[in-house]
Amino acid sequence: MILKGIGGLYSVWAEGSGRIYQCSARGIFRKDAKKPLIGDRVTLDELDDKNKTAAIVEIAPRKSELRRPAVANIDKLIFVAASSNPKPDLLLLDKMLISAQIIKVEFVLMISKSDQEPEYAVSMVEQYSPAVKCFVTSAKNYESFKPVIEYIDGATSVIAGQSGAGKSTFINAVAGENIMDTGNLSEKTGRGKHTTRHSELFKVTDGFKNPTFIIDSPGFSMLEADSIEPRYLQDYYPEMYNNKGICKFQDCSHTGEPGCFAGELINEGKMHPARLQRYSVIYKELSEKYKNRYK
Ligand SMILES: Nc1nc2c(ncn2[C@@H]2O[C@H](COP(=O)(O)OP(=O)(O)OP(=O)(O)O)[C@@H](O)[C@H]2O)c(=O)[nH]1
Ligand SMILES: [Mg+2]
Ligand SMILES: [Zn+2]
Repeated sequence: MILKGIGGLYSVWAEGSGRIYQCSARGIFRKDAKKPLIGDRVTLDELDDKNKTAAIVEIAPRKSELRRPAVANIDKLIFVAASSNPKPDLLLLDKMLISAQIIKVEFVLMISKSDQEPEYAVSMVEQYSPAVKCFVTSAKNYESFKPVIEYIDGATSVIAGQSGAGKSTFINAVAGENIMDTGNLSEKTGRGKHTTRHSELFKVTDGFKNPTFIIDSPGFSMLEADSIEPRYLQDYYPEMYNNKGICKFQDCSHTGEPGCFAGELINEGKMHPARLQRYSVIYKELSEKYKNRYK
Protein backbone atom coordinates (compact mmCIF):
# COMPACT_ATOMS: atom_id res chain seq x y z
CA MET A 1 0.00 0.00 0.00
CA ILE A 2 1.36 3.41 -0.97
CA LEU A 3 1.73 5.58 2.12
CA LYS A 4 3.44 8.61 0.68
CA GLY A 5 4.52 10.00 -2.66
CA ILE A 6 6.97 12.82 -3.13
CA GLY A 7 8.64 13.73 -6.40
CA GLY A 8 7.92 10.40 -8.09
CA LEU A 9 9.27 8.39 -5.16
CA TYR A 10 6.74 6.32 -3.24
CA SER A 11 6.89 4.80 0.22
CA VAL A 12 5.17 1.44 0.01
CA TRP A 13 4.15 -0.68 2.98
CA ALA A 14 4.47 -4.39 2.25
CA GLU A 15 1.79 -6.51 3.81
CA GLY A 16 3.32 -9.62 5.37
CA SER A 17 6.79 -8.36 6.13
CA GLY A 18 5.56 -4.97 7.29
CA ARG A 19 8.62 -3.41 5.66
CA ILE A 20 8.53 -0.07 3.91
CA TYR A 21 10.19 0.25 0.52
CA GLN A 22 11.13 3.36 -1.40
CA CYS A 23 9.80 2.79 -4.88
CA SER A 24 9.72 4.35 -8.28
CA ALA A 25 6.96 3.60 -10.74
CA ARG A 26 7.82 1.91 -13.98
CA GLY A 27 7.27 3.83 -17.19
CA ILE A 28 4.14 1.87 -18.09
CA PHE A 29 2.07 4.11 -15.86
CA ARG A 30 3.16 7.29 -17.54
CA LYS A 31 2.13 5.82 -20.85
CA ASP A 32 -1.39 5.08 -19.53
CA ALA A 33 -1.49 8.46 -17.77
CA LYS A 34 -2.16 6.48 -14.62
CA LYS A 35 -0.46 8.01 -11.63
CA PRO A 36 -0.07 6.00 -8.45
CA LEU A 37 -1.99 7.51 -5.55
CA ILE A 38 -1.61 7.32 -1.81
CA GLY A 39 -3.75 4.38 -0.72
CA ASP A 40 -3.16 2.42 -3.91
CA ARG A 41 -2.57 -1.30 -3.58
CA VAL A 42 0.36 -2.10 -5.78
CA THR A 43 2.53 -4.98 -6.91
CA LEU A 44 6.27 -4.61 -6.37
CA ASP A 45 9.16 -6.04 -8.28
CA GLU A 46 12.96 -5.76 -8.00
CA LEU A 47 12.86 -5.88 -4.20
CA ASP A 48 16.17 -4.84 -2.72
CA ASP A 49 15.96 -5.68 0.98
CA LYS A 50 19.33 -4.18 1.78
CA ASN A 51 18.54 -0.73 0.44
CA LYS A 52 14.79 -1.08 0.98
CA THR A 53 14.00 -0.16 -2.60
CA ALA A 54 11.66 -1.66 -5.18
CA ALA A 55 9.70 -0.86 -8.32
CA ILE A 56 5.94 -0.50 -8.63
CA VAL A 57 4.82 -2.60 -11.56
CA GLU A 58 1.06 -2.72 -11.18
CA ILE A 59 -1.78 -0.82 -9.51
CA ALA A 60 -4.82 -2.78 -8.34
CA PRO A 61 -8.24 -1.45 -9.40
CA ARG A 62 -9.41 1.32 -7.06
CA LYS A 63 -12.45 0.99 -4.80
CA SER A 64 -12.70 4.75 -4.54
CA GLU A 65 -10.75 7.86 -5.34
CA LEU A 66 -10.78 11.14 -3.47
CA ARG A 67 -9.52 14.30 -5.10
CA ARG A 68 -8.53 16.29 -2.04
CA PRO A 69 -6.73 14.75 -0.31
CA ALA A 70 -5.65 12.73 -3.35
CA VAL A 71 -6.05 9.24 -1.98
CA ALA A 72 -7.47 5.92 -3.16
CA ASN A 73 -9.37 3.12 -1.44
CA ILE A 74 -10.66 5.05 1.54
CA ASP A 75 -13.03 3.12 3.80
CA LYS A 76 -14.02 5.77 6.31
CA LEU A 77 -14.04 9.49 6.91
CA ILE A 78 -13.66 11.12 10.30
CA PHE A 79 -14.79 14.71 10.37
CA VAL A 80 -13.33 16.56 13.31
CA ALA A 81 -14.95 19.65 14.76
CA ALA A 82 -13.77 21.18 18.04
CA SER A 83 -16.26 22.25 20.68
CA SER A 84 -14.26 25.48 20.76
CA ASN A 85 -10.84 26.89 19.80
CA PRO A 86 -11.34 27.03 16.88
CA LYS A 87 -15.04 27.78 16.96
CA PRO A 88 -16.60 25.15 14.70
CA ASP A 89 -18.10 26.25 11.41
CA LEU A 90 -21.17 24.01 11.40
CA LEU A 91 -22.36 25.20 8.00
CA LEU A 92 -19.05 24.04 6.56
CA LEU A 93 -19.38 20.82 8.51
CA ASP A 94 -22.86 20.18 7.11
CA LYS A 95 -21.46 20.63 3.62
CA MET A 96 -18.66 18.18 4.33
CA LEU A 97 -21.21 15.62 5.53
CA ILE A 98 -23.11 16.10 2.28
CA SER A 99 -19.92 15.60 0.24
CA ALA A 100 -19.17 12.37 2.07
CA GLN A 101 -22.56 11.02 1.07
CA ILE A 102 -22.05 12.04 -2.54
CA ILE A 103 -18.76 10.19 -2.74
CA LYS A 104 -20.37 7.32 -0.80
CA VAL A 105 -17.79 6.95 1.93
CA GLU A 106 -18.92 6.02 5.41
CA PHE A 107 -18.34 8.85 7.90
CA VAL A 108 -18.56 9.88 11.53
CA LEU A 109 -18.27 13.10 13.44
CA MET A 110 -15.59 13.49 16.07
CA ILE A 111 -16.42 16.36 18.40
CA SER A 112 -12.96 17.15 19.68
CA LYS A 113 -11.59 19.33 22.46
CA SER A 114 -14.69 18.65 24.53
CA ASP A 115 -12.71 19.81 27.58
CA GLN A 116 -12.75 23.33 26.14
CA GLU A 117 -16.51 23.88 25.92
CA PRO A 118 -18.27 20.77 27.26
CA GLU A 119 -21.76 22.26 27.00
CA TYR A 120 -21.33 23.13 23.37
CA ALA A 121 -20.02 19.62 22.72
CA VAL A 122 -23.33 18.33 24.07
CA SER A 123 -25.24 20.76 21.86
CA MET A 124 -23.31 19.50 18.84
CA VAL A 125 -24.28 15.93 19.67
CA GLU A 126 -27.90 17.05 19.93
CA GLN A 127 -27.69 18.68 16.53
CA TYR A 128 -26.15 15.74 14.71
CA SER A 129 -27.11 12.48 16.33
CA PRO A 130 -28.68 10.13 15.56
CA ALA A 131 -28.48 11.23 11.90
CA VAL A 132 -24.70 11.19 12.16
CA LYS A 133 -22.72 8.95 14.47
CA CYS A 134 -20.90 11.20 16.95
CA PHE A 135 -17.85 10.61 19.14
CA VAL A 136 -17.04 13.16 21.81
CA THR A 137 -13.32 13.30 22.54
CA SER A 138 -10.67 15.17 24.43
CA ALA A 139 -6.94 14.72 24.12
CA LYS A 140 -6.86 15.15 27.90
CA ASN A 141 -8.78 11.92 28.31
CA TYR A 142 -7.30 9.06 26.29
CA GLU A 143 -10.30 6.85 27.11
CA SER A 144 -12.44 9.16 24.97
CA PHE A 145 -10.44 8.11 21.89
CA LYS A 146 -11.15 4.41 22.37
CA PRO A 147 -14.51 4.29 20.55
CA VAL A 148 -12.88 6.07 17.59
CA ILE A 149 -10.02 3.57 17.63
CA GLU A 150 -12.53 0.75 17.56
CA TYR A 151 -14.43 2.39 14.71
CA ILE A 152 -11.37 2.73 12.43
CA ASP A 153 -9.68 -0.55 13.38
CA GLY A 154 -8.66 -2.41 10.24
CA ALA A 155 -9.76 0.40 7.92
CA THR A 156 -8.10 3.13 5.91
CA SER A 157 -9.51 6.46 7.02
CA VAL A 158 -9.23 10.12 6.22
CA ILE A 159 -9.37 12.56 9.08
CA ALA A 160 -10.57 16.00 7.98
CA GLY A 161 -11.70 19.23 9.56
CA GLN A 162 -10.80 22.83 10.28
CA SER A 163 -7.20 23.74 11.03
CA GLY A 164 -6.50 23.46 14.74
CA ALA A 165 -9.38 21.05 15.44
CA GLY A 166 -6.96 18.42 16.74
CA LYS A 167 -6.55 16.02 13.82
CA SER A 168 -2.81 15.54 14.21
CA THR A 169 -3.16 15.36 17.97
CA PHE A 170 -5.52 12.41 17.55
CA ILE A 171 -3.18 10.63 15.14
CA ASN A 172 -0.28 11.13 17.51
CA ALA A 173 -2.33 9.72 20.37
CA VAL A 174 -2.98 6.50 18.46
CA ALA A 175 0.27 6.28 16.51
CA GLY A 176 2.30 4.84 19.33
CA GLU A 177 4.91 7.54 18.77
CA ASN A 178 4.75 11.23 18.00
CA ILE A 179 4.83 11.43 14.26
CA MET A 180 2.90 14.55 13.35
CA ASP A 181 3.58 18.16 14.11
CA THR A 182 0.81 19.84 16.04
CA GLY A 183 0.34 23.58 16.27
CA ASN A 184 -1.09 26.16 18.57
CA LEU A 185 -3.88 28.41 17.43
CA SER A 186 -3.04 31.93 16.33
CA GLU A 187 -3.50 34.27 19.25
CA LYS A 188 -4.71 36.99 16.92
CA THR A 189 -7.39 35.13 14.99
CA GLY A 190 -8.16 32.15 17.23
CA ARG A 191 -7.77 29.97 14.15
CA GLY A 192 -5.44 27.09 13.45
CA LYS A 193 -2.24 27.74 11.56
CA HIS A 194 -2.46 24.92 9.01
CA THR A 195 0.35 23.07 10.69
CA THR A 196 -0.13 19.96 8.54
CA ARG A 197 0.64 20.76 4.93
CA HIS A 198 1.20 17.46 3.20
CA SER A 199 -0.74 14.24 2.94
CA GLU A 200 0.57 10.92 4.13
CA LEU A 201 -1.02 7.67 5.20
CA PHE A 202 0.17 6.56 8.61
CA LYS A 203 0.06 3.08 9.90
CA VAL A 204 -1.25 3.52 13.41
CA THR A 205 -0.61 0.85 15.98
CA ASP A 206 -1.74 1.88 19.44
CA GLY A 207 -4.71 -0.24 20.47
CA PHE A 208 -5.48 -1.66 17.01
CA LYS A 209 -6.06 -5.32 16.31
CA ASN A 210 -5.76 -5.10 12.51
CA PRO A 211 -3.54 -3.13 10.12
CA THR A 212 -5.01 0.37 10.29
CA PHE A 213 -4.15 3.43 8.25
CA ILE A 214 -5.09 7.03 8.60
CA ILE A 215 -4.41 10.06 6.49
CA ASP A 216 -4.26 13.50 7.98
CA SER A 217 -5.37 15.99 5.44
CA PRO A 218 -4.80 19.72 5.27
CA GLY A 219 -7.96 20.11 3.24
CA PHE A 220 -11.08 18.32 2.15
CA SER A 221 -12.60 19.04 -1.22
CA MET A 222 -16.27 19.88 -1.25
CA LEU A 223 -16.75 20.60 -4.91
CA GLU A 224 -19.21 17.73 -5.07
CA ALA A 225 -21.63 19.47 -2.71
CA ASP A 226 -21.82 22.47 -5.06
CA SER A 227 -23.37 20.52 -7.87
CA ILE A 228 -26.52 19.23 -6.18
CA GLU A 229 -29.83 20.21 -7.69
CA PRO A 230 -31.62 22.02 -4.83
CA ARG A 231 -34.62 19.70 -4.75
CA TYR A 232 -32.33 16.76 -4.07
CA LEU A 233 -30.61 18.39 -1.11
CA GLN A 234 -33.02 16.64 1.28
CA ASP A 235 -31.63 13.29 0.12
CA TYR A 236 -28.44 14.11 2.01
CA TYR A 237 -30.19 14.69 5.35
CA PRO A 238 -30.76 11.39 7.18
CA GLU A 239 -33.14 13.25 9.50
CA MET A 240 -35.37 13.88 6.49
CA TYR A 241 -35.05 10.72 4.48
CA ASN A 242 -35.27 8.43 7.50
CA ASN A 243 -38.45 10.13 8.69
CA LYS A 244 -40.27 10.77 5.46
CA GLY A 245 -43.45 12.81 5.77
CA ILE A 246 -45.94 14.62 3.62
CA CYS A 247 -45.90 18.34 2.93
CA LYS A 248 -48.88 20.45 1.88
CA PHE A 249 -47.10 21.43 -1.31
CA GLN A 250 -45.82 18.63 -3.47
CA ASP A 251 -42.72 20.55 -4.51
CA CYS A 252 -42.07 21.79 -0.96
CA SER A 253 -38.45 22.80 -0.43
CA HIS A 254 -38.76 22.48 3.38
CA THR A 255 -37.45 25.99 3.81
CA GLY A 256 -40.42 27.59 5.53
CA GLU A 257 -43.50 26.73 3.47
CA PRO A 258 -46.72 26.21 5.45
CA GLY A 259 -47.77 22.63 6.13
CA CYS A 260 -44.19 21.34 5.77
CA PHE A 261 -43.29 18.06 7.45
CA ALA A 262 -40.00 19.53 8.61
CA GLY A 263 -42.00 21.37 11.28
CA GLU A 264 -43.17 18.01 12.63
CA LEU A 265 -39.61 16.68 12.60
CA ILE A 266 -38.59 19.59 14.79
CA ASN A 267 -41.56 19.18 17.15
CA GLU A 268 -40.94 15.46 17.49
CA GLY A 269 -37.25 16.04 18.13
CA LYS A 270 -36.24 14.15 14.99
CA MET A 271 -34.35 17.07 13.51
CA HIS A 272 -32.56 19.86 15.29
CA PRO A 273 -33.81 23.38 14.44
CA ALA A 274 -30.25 24.61 13.86
CA ARG A 275 -29.68 21.84 11.31
CA LEU A 276 -32.89 22.79 9.52
CA GLN A 277 -31.93 26.45 9.56
CA ARG A 278 -28.56 25.65 7.96
CA TYR A 279 -30.32 23.37 5.49
CA SER A 280 -32.25 26.48 4.37
CA VAL A 281 -29.03 28.43 3.95
CA ILE A 282 -27.48 25.67 1.84
CA TYR A 283 -30.72 25.31 -0.14
CA LYS A 284 -30.64 29.01 -1.00
CA GLU A 285 -26.99 28.87 -2.01
CA LEU A 286 -27.65 25.89 -4.25
CA SER A 287 -30.71 27.59 -5.76
CA GLU A 288 -28.60 30.61 -6.74
CA LYS A 289 -26.03 28.35 -8.36
CA TYR A 290 -28.73 26.32 -10.08
CA LYS A 291 -30.39 29.45 -11.50
CA ASN A 292 -27.08 30.60 -12.92
CA ARG A 293 -25.94 27.21 -14.14
CA TYR A 294 -25.93 28.15 -17.83
CA LYS A 295 -24.38 31.58 -17.37
N1 LIG B 1 -7.52 21.49 25.28
C1 LIG B 1 -7.34 20.69 24.23
N2 LIG B 1 -6.43 21.03 23.28
C2 LIG B 1 -6.27 20.20 22.23
C3 LIG B 1 -7.04 19.01 22.09
N3 LIG B 1 -6.69 18.42 20.93
C4 LIG B 1 -5.74 19.21 20.38
N4 LIG B 1 -5.48 20.28 21.15
C5 LIG B 1 -4.52 21.37 20.86
O1 LIG B 1 -5.00 22.12 19.75
C6 LIG B 1 -3.91 22.59 18.93
C7 LIG B 1 -4.12 22.20 17.49
O2 LIG B 1 -4.08 20.79 17.36
P1 LIG B 1 -3.57 20.04 16.03
O3 LIG B 1 -3.66 18.58 16.33
O4 LIG B 1 -2.28 20.58 15.57
O5 LIG B 1 -4.70 20.46 15.00
P2 LIG B 1 -4.86 20.04 13.46
O6 LIG B 1 -6.29 19.72 13.27
O7 LIG B 1 -3.90 18.98 13.11
O8 LIG B 1 -4.52 21.41 12.71
P3 LIG B 1 -3.87 21.63 11.24
O9 LIG B 1 -2.71 20.72 11.07
O10 LIG B 1 -3.50 23.08 11.26
O11 LIG B 1 -4.98 21.35 10.25
C8 LIG B 1 -2.66 22.00 19.57
O12 LIG B 1 -2.07 22.99 20.39
C9 LIG B 1 -3.17 20.85 20.41
O13 LIG B 1 -2.34 20.57 21.52
C10 LIG B 1 -7.99 18.68 23.13
O14 LIG B 1 -8.71 17.69 23.08
N5 LIG B 1 -8.09 19.55 24.15
MG1 LIG C 1 -2.34 18.91 11.75
ZN1 LIG D 1 -41.66 20.48 3.27
